Amino acid sequence: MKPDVLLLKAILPDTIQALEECFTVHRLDQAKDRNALLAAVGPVIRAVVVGGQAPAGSELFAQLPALEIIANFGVGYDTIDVASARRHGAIVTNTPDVLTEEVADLALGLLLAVVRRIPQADRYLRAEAWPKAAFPLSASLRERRIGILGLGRIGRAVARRLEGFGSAIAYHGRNRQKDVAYTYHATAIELAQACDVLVVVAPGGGAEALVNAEVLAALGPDGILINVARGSLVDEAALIVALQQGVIHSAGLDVFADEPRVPSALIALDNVVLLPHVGSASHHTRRAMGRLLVDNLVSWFAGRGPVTPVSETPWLPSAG
Ligand code: 8YV
Repeated sequence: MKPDVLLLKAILPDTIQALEECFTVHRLDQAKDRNALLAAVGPVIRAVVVGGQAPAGSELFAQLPALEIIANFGVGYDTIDVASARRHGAIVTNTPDVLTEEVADLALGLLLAVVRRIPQADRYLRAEAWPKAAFPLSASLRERRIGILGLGRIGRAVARRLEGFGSAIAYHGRNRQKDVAYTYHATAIELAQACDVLVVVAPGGGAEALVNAEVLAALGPDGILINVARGSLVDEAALIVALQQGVIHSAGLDVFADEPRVPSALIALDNVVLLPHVGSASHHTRRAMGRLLVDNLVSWFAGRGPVTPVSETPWLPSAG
């Protein structure tokens, strides 16, 4: 008997196929009547697959009495109510490491695109403006001090790349990290004051935006904000005002508060580069994420425990 798995939102077809080889997959994303599907299969569901940052919380878990494991397609699991999963006795897994370098690449691409105005220059050429006048000079990465907000796996990969660019690097996170030589700042405001670029790579899920109006003011008129983490980490309304009024220079955003909706006020601005949450979105990396997600479930149901449980739901083999 294959274990029953509930898929909340469509993910990569290859991954769905791999899931179907090992499990009986019930597609909530394709259900005409979600409540009817949950009522019919809820009691037998042993695993939930969370893709596309679908919300998963106590209301859902209450309908899944046999739930053992929740596998997230992504490293960030802020849409999963982990405390509630724990109370249900369910393990949560995510897909760390396999996407680190890809997201760091994208962060650097976005930073360079913002600083040198690469998308704007492309638009300029296509509009046939070049024969009339040279494209205006841009800002520069030279002599910029970079602040990394959240020096986790992705933050470190961003910092490693920036070392190659010769940039001075500082960071803020919950703790000072002993094994790095970068300058530590105790608060986000202090980091913003000390830097010209703020790269947001912290985990989402906090109650308040880390980057608020005060942090943006501290970043200053030459400051550049890059966010490849979560829209909720930045006060989007304050950011729009800061960009409109020259409180900061420019921004590069891969994530937004209410995806896939992007405020028209942001779209109207010329000093932002906007991407549709593509940090990990290459064939190579999405396949690797899919494999790790499936490996977690296969390993779990083979009794070997999850491969990459999140820290809040560690696997305790003796207890389970
Ligand atoms: C994905 C992400 O876009 O890993 C994450 O936390 O945000 C991205 O890699 C997302 O999880 C895919 O649904």
